[in-house]
Amino acid sequence: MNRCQALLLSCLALLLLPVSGCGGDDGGDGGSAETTTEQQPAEENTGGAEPGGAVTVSMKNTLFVPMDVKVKVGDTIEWTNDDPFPHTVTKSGGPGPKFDSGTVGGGETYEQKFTKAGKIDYVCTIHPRQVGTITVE
Ligand SMILES: [Cu+2]
Repeated sequence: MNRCQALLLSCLALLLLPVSGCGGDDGGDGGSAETTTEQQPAEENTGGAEPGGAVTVSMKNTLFVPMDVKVKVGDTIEWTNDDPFPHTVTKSGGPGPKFDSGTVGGGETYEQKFTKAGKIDYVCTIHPRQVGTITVE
């Protein structure tokens, strides 16, 4: 009796195994698309030298803003006095011709073209601590 039952069970097992094996494996890796989110780096506006030579410097709170600017030979810088009191844009050192805006009142502007490469220091003669540099390249 026991032997017969065991035989029957193994027979059933043999019959059932392929069936269950067939139904179980369904191959579950369909369409695992990778989602890559690429971020394009935003173009940085470094300010300073733009093609066309329109560089502006503000005179604000008794400072030149930005304090240090880079331009190309032939570029023009325009200073705007954003303070309600006068300033000057006066060269204090460096290559090229001297320049001096004279008194630039509140809201007024002064332009200067740069034709020689090098580093120029300038100052406001009214406020000796109001200084800036221009790198011409
Ligand atoms: Cu000043």
